[in-house]
Amino acid sequence: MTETQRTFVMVKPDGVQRGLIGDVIGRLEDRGLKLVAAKFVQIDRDLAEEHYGEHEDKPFFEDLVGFITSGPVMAMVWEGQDAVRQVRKMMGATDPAESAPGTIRGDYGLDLGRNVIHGSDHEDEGSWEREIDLFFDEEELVEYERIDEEWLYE
Ligand code: IDP
Ligand code: MG
Repeated sequence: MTETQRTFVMVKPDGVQRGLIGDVIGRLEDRGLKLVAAKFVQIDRDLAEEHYGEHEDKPFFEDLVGFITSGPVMAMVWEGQDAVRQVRKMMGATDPAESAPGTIRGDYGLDLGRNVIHGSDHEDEGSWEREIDLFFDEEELVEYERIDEEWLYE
């Protein structure tokens, strides 16, 4: 069995403004992933710069930080088997123009700078822990069992 993981997911300001929080949460819930933390916040510049630190030398960094701090976001932690990679698959490619239909970005986005959702990178080992720590205190992560867990996992 693949290991149970936690991953950091955020509905970005465009997704919030376009009323897509419910759909994103619904898709992750339907898949069987378990919500363990959620916070509806407008993030400040320091947090945004730290969160996107890996991109600080990129030409789009300023626009990215400006955008992500421009309105509220829905920050969440989701848990499940192989969660980090599975959420990335459900999100689709970074550029919505290249995302497959059926993925969140492929269904709701057209532009690289307005791609609705963030999810920790499964290829960047440790990014999920770093991002969860950045947005949540340990006591904000809720431990419980979903009633359907025995039907989701062998
Ligand atoms: P990811 O969100 O799929 O992990 P990253 O490469 O980590 O993609 O980039 C972070 C975010 O920065 C992307 O979601 C996108 O909104 C934005 N971004 C990435 N590359 C570009 C670019 O070339 N131009 C403008 N924005 C970009
Ligand atoms: Mg990334």
